[in-house]
Amino acid sequence: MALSDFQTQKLLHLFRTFFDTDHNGTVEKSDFDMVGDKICKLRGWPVGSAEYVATHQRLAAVWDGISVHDIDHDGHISEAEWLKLWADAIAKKDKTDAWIRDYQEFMFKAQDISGDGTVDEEEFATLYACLGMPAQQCKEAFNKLTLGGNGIVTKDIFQQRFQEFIASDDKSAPGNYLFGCGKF
Ligand SMILES: [Ca+2]
Ligand SMILES: [Ca+2]
Repeated sequence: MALSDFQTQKLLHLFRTFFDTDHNGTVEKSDFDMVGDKICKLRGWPVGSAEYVATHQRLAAVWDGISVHDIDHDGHISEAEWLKLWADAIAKKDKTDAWIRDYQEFMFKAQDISGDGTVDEEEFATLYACLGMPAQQCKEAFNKLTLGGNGIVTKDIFQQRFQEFIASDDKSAPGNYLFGCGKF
């Protein structure tokens, strides 16, 4: 199944903003190590602590899942390889790759700093600012994501918004803002 232009723009935003951490144009294992380090620093988890190890292990598992789609085996996921893997994943519908579920789970837990099973605006903004998103953009994205802000995101809502982000062609779908306000 071919991705629409809108899906392509959203997925490239996700690639460039959240996956290609060092902004070298491709995604590789070191991008995940870097994200893991940033999150552990934010949470105050020292190198070698149980949380540090678990965070890096979970990210390494996501990378292992993604790296299967490194078609030319150069150790990097290019934008073309990234778009192809999503087109394939979306076409499979309910048989979504395990790494996509692992990534959703990871991101939700990373956002839910207090660990109460919901994400509020402050938590959302705290994590995304740590990952490099400007504060104003975090606020705007949360507002759109929760249909007017003042709300919270549960894991069910997060998963629903994630599906909208990757698959919806509806420009007004709140899930388009799950990873901030891209240029789409
Ligand atoms: Ca990179
Ligand atoms: Ca490659």
